[in-house]
Amino acid sequence: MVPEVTDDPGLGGTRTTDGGWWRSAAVYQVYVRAFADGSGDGIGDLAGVRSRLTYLRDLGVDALWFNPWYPSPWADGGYDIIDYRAVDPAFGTLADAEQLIAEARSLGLRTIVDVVPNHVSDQHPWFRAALAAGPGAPERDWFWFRPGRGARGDDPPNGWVSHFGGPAWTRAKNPDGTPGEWYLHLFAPEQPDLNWDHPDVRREHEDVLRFWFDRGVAGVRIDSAALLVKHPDLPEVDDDHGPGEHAYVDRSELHDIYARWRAVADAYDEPRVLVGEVWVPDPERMALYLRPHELHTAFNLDFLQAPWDAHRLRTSIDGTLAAHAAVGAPATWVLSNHDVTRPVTRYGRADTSFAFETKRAGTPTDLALGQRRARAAALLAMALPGSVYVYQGEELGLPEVEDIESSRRQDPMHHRSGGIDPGRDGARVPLPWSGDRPPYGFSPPGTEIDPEATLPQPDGWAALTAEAQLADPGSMLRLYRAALRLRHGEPDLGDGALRWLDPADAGVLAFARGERFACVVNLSDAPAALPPHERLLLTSAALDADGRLGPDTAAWLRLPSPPNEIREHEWSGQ
Ligand code: ISL
Repeated sequence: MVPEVTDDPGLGGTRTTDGGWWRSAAVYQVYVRAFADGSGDGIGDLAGVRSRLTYLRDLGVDALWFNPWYPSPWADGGYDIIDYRAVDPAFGTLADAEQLIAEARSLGLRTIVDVVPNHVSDQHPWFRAALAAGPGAPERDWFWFRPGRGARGDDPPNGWVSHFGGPAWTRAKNPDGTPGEWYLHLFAPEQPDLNWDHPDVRREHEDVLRFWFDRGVAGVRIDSAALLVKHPDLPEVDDDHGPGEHAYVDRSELHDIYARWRAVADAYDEPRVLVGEVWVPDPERMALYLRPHELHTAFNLDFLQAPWDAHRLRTSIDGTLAAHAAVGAPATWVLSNHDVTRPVTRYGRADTSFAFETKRAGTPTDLALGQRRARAAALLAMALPGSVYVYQGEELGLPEVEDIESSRRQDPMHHRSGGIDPGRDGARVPLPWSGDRPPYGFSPPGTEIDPEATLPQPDGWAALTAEAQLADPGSMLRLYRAALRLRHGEPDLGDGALRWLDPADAGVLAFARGERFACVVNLSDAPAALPPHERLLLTSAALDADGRLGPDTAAWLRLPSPPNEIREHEWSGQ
């Protein structure tokens, strides 16, 4: 492959990789509503992002992925879209988005936008037209309308369950107001599923891709990418199905759709990148999406859910690398996003894995322990082969905000569980930028906050603001900045191979990148010796008096030159 030079004005110099920029990139996820409020209405917006672009450049990331910024009634955090070619007025205008894309690029930051192909808002013109047209009309074929079961059609067409709880079907009214057909929604009722067997649906989305690619975005993140295609007969879910034959998850027909999207992306002089949100547990099925003619990368959701445990992490890393190697795709490493519990909180609990099903409020949490582990996890993720994602606030070590009153929560996951599931709002609270009380510089001074529209920031975040952390060499922000800078300057980090260095202690993960870089993570509860090294590059916490790596600590090392083979007699790991 021809080497490509990627621009990197923020960090000085250029970086050469064998493939595209995305194979090694550090991508920062921006949840616009909670990032920064430029207009002074208490809601984050594009002006706020533009005012903080230098913060992102200085953090050392290569690209920004924006959660949906389109017009939306906000029934599901913007994942219910009315118009895929516009910007929500609360966030700004299309011209603002174009300016943001260009400004970011001039600072060396590429832009990735979110596309949501599985469903639209129930306020989208297509769904309104389908409702207005009534049963049998061609507009209904864009969606999944079906008569109900039972004598009067009172029961949903099948037993599928929504991801947010309750039936995946809602009964629509006929144009004359009488009870009518039911429509499918794998998520909230305000998010009707599109029918991907319909050529209009396919054409429309390819056109939406071109719309954003033409405006200079470098790629798209594809929401719920494994759910688009449904079995045409809408059968009950049967766990005994063959590969690719589940009623609506990971169906084989999806691959035609993404091959077409790839052709759209590849038609640009600088080919655009497709990043899939593919929740498919089988690594081999997952790798099918990453074949050279389909998606470029996908989020590593296995790693995201893994507990803080050396064996489980190593298994996840090995499984990931083997599956990706088979199709020549780079892995990605993700510690958090807008859907999951903040790492500082998750790692401070007895159960450090993530699962939607087990989220409960009031779980005992040791935040100091969580913080220590989150720091080590960051160095692990950034040293692994491939690209890495950072969700806004992760670099500040924000904890999950757990004491938001139910009435102020916005997430349908919370409300549709009858309040049992805390939902995802605790990771979507406005960022603290400066000052010692809410809104911590999130909004301009004097802004009146509308409690209906904005999630509350906790008291006690003064030490977590970006301003405070920049001044504190021991802060999470300073660690992220140092690590991302080092990662940029290390030719062996990013895309490439990994070589495990095996310490005797099973609670230690240690691997080399290239000949002279090593990452060691101690997940045991005793201090661990470091392998022979020339220099310590970075640690997530200070070494002990004997130069050993404490529990829940990670180190980046420069290995000796000429490289020694590390043998067990030299390094016991203890
Ligand atoms: O809900 C799940 C499991 O019960 C997840 O697997 C779910 O499919 C996944 O979180 C999809 O998330 C994405 O699409 C959702 C949106 O609410 C999320 O914010 C988004 O990341 C619907 O658009």
